[in-house]
Amino acid sequence: MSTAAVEKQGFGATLWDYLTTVDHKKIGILYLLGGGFFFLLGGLEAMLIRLQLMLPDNELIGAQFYNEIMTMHGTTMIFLAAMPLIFAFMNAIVPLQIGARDVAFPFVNALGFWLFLFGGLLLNLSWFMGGAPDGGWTAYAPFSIWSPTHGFDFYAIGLQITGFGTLMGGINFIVTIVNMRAPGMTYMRMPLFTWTALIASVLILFAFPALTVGLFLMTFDRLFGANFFVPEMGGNEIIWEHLFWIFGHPEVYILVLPAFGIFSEVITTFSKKRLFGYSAMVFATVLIAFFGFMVWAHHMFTVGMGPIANSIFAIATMAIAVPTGIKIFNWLFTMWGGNIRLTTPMLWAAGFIPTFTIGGMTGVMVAVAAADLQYHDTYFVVAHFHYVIVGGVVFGLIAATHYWWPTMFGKILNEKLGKWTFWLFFIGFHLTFFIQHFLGLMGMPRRYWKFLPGQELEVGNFISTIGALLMAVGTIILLYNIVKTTVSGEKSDPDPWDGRTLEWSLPNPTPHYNFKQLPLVRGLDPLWVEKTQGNGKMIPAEPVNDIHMPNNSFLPFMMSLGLFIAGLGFIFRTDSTMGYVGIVAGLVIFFGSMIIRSVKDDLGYHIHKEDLEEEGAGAE
Ligand code: HEM
Ligand SMILES: [Cu+2]
Repeated sequence: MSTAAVEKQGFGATLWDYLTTVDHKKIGILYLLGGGFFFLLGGLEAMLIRLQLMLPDNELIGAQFYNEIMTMHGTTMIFLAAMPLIFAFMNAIVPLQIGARDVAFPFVNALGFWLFLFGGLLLNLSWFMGGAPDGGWTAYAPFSIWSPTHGFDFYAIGLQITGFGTLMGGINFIVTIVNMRAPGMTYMRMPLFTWTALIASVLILFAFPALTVGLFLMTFDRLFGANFFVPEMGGNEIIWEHLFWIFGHPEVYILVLPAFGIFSEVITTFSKKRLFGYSAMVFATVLIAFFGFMVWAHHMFTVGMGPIANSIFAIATMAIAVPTGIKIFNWLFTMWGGNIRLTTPMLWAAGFIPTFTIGGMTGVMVAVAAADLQYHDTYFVVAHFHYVIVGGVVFGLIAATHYWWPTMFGKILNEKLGKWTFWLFFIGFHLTFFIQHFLGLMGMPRRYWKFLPGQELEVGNFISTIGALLMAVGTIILLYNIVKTTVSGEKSDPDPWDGRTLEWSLPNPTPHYNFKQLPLVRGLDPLWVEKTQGNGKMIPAEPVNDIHMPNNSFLPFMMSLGLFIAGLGFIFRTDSTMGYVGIVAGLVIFFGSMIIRSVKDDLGYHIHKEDLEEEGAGAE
């Protein structure tokens, strides 16, 4: 199969190609579509929350529906939007940045995507099958165990399926980055995005098993009558909080470290300078990841752990501000004296720095254990974590969308529309969330359906909703930009930003084997090294030779579908015997596909040297 054959396909063939693909670039696009869809859904939910809280004593939506929307907004944004969108760029970019032809396990990579998608769909089916989870994205026991609808069954099983996918993806990236770097790409020459992808993957490896265990215990409590988290039966509901946050706190870094990586790439490219303090940046990343695991109980200052435990967790939390501060200064020093171009990605990077710094400072405030008794479960905390996850992660994702669009789709997003998106979203963001700090200090509790008139909360909430509407307009402009570019945009230069790293050395569109000849890496920012000290092109590290490629496969889709059906069966087992049919059918599909995968030889195929020589694209 040559690239030319892939391009001229009808709709059916393209669809089949994507359903069976094991190519990291296409899986990246699938993650972008899936994560993008859930981002819009989570955004819609956020708009409903804000519209309900626009006016005092509002009756726009009912209390139960509010609880479901609020829970699903958080759950969707974290697990089904931010995580997969990070994976979208890790998939699309990391193999290119390290000079590899794919990830280490392409089949597992596809499986990870379909598990995420089917888990997310399962979770959202709850809307149509008796009600979504309604106890907050943290699913605190015993409420989540007692909640009478099937909502938390969907939560436990949907997130379990999605989580399997994430864990597989993480392991895949660790192996890929450790094993598959091009000749000369030493660890200390890896681009920062690859570094942060590696560290985030290590965090996934250690954090997600805690979630897996927690969700299993919850599943047993809810579906099979166990009592792990039910105090009057001898269980302990605090154990859920520990398991959840041992996963949940590192999760923040799993999301934000790759965003830091994105900003490092964007800032170096558009300042035309190498990253200031590269090795300090790497070290700070590792340090943040390490501390990320030591601080989970700062979410639990008010549960009664006692002053000693509270103090230890408070101090460990504050320590994270040090490596984070190092990073902020290194970004500023990279820009200092640089030849700055204020493109759309660079605007997001510039906007990120003060925004994230505010989030970091309020983080130190809530880390003061005694003061947290005031902040806890108020809008101060809502403001704090949105400054971190929107100001860090979402800003990073939108920057990455504009920055890497040419690599992924061969076209460049419209800069004028990009700037409109930025200013509307940026101003809207600060209007929405800055004022929430003060609402929180004035006592407005988090997760409440209504506030009453006459408590001086009206103005703040009204402004906050206006800000959210501005963000929505910004997002719609981004969508319009994407559609417009896809329909009528012109093919872009393969290296439109004058890039420094390997992904910009590839032709447009990137051939499905990526590099005809693996490139020789001669320093940090390898393409820049060749631009300034060589002849502008990568030097090949090997002669043209046959390339071994994996075959497409429909089995990842089928395995995920099997788990999805079995999951539905487990949820409805107590209501109807159809549940048992679902369990059996789903498990047969799942294990049947696994058996096919195990017994059928799948040796892939070769692209022959002669064909490669004809095509002409390559690293020479
Ligand atoms: C960009 C527009 C967004 C708006 C207007 C928005 C608004 C809100 C609001 C009003 C709440 C409810 C607070 C409460 O009643 O306690 C909330 C909760 C939450 N949001 Fe957002 N949000 C946005 C984006 C995001 C993003 C991008 C993420 C994560 C990637 C996120 C994660 C969360 C989480 C985890 C919760 C907590 C839910 C819970 O308490 O169970 N939000 N958001
Ligand atoms: Cu935390």
